Amino acid sequence: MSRQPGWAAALLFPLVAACGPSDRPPDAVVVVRNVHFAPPDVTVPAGGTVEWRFEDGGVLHQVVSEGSFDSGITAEGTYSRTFDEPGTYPYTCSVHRYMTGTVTVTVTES
Ligand SMILES: [Cu+2]
Repeated sequence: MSRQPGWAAALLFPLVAACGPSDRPPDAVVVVRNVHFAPPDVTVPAGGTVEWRFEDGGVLHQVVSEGSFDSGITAEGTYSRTFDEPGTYPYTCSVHRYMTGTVTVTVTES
C-alpha cells in the first residue's frame, strides 16, 4: 500500500501562486512618456484598475485628479488606482499643465 501525500500540494500550489495581488493585470495602462499620457483617455468598468507607468527618462510627472487621486511627483515606477464609482475623472500633471487625460468608469451589469 502506498500513499502519495504530494498530490495535494501539487494541486494547491498553482492556486495560491495565482492569488498574489500583483498578479491581477490592470484593466487599463497609461504610459507616461514624451511628456504625454498614452493613451490620454481610458475606460474601465466599475471596480477596474488603471496603472500609470512613468517611463519618461527621468522627467518628473504627477498624475493628479483634484479630490480623487494623486500619484505624487515621480520620475519612475508605476501608480495604480482602482475606481469603484462610475463617472468621469479628468486628470492632469502638476508639472506640465498641458498634459491632460480622462478616466471613464462605466457601470457594470451585475
Ligand atoms: Cu508631466
